[in-house]
Amino acid sequence: MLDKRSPMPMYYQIQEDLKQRMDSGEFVPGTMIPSERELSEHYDVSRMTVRQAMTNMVNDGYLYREKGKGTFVAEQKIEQPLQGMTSFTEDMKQRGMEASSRLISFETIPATVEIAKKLNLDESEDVFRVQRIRSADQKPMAVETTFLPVTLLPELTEEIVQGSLYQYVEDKLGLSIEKATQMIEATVADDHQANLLEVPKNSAVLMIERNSILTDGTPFEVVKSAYRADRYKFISGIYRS
Ligand code: 16G
Repeated sequence: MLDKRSPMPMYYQIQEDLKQRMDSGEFVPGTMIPSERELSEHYDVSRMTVRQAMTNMVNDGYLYREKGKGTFVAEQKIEQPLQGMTSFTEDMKQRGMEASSRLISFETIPATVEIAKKLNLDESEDVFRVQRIRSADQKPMAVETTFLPVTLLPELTEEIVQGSLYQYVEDKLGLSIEKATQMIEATVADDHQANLLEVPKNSAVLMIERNSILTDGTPFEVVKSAYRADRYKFISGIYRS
């Protein structure tokens, strides 16, 4: 079944085969996959090779281990299109999942040089700094740190940011959100993020920064988010013009 003469390493071929078995529906999320011994017999390779494939797949979020039980097929990652400028609440609703926020901190601070520049404020003007854990069906997906100009949203409260920020900005304040620039960077979770995201320290996370602008050109938010890389993948369509 594996091609021993291929330049592709054996562990890689095993990974590809297991992924295909997941795609075909043979291994649905929650299924316990065969033991290392069974897989090494099945593929006719050493247990070390199987272990390497398993470890890679656990690190990439396809499988998860439960101590004393075995290795299981993980949930499919959430596929997040990069085109539309949606809110977390809208994204989850579209998927039939329930969005929730746990507020970690809500404070007013003087803008740093970086945030002032991005929000088009004078240095040291007040900004809200809001940190929230965003969850889908009660499972933590991302830690978001949002900076908002106090002058633009003077009546923002802890209660409001436990719901949808975009809904508040658009429906309550009547402001019109136009666009954003977004940057994505690969990194690993530090202690604090790992703790909030309920993943081991140094797990892969996708850092996304979104700088959003209203239709009149006013920057209204700078958001720095750490998304669990085992739960998210970002997708964009591209044209060859
Ligand atoms: C998304 C946005 C974030 C925005 C939030 C509003 C990314 C990377 N981030 O999470 O910038 O503040 O939605 O969501 O997409 P809300 O309306 O549910 O509070």
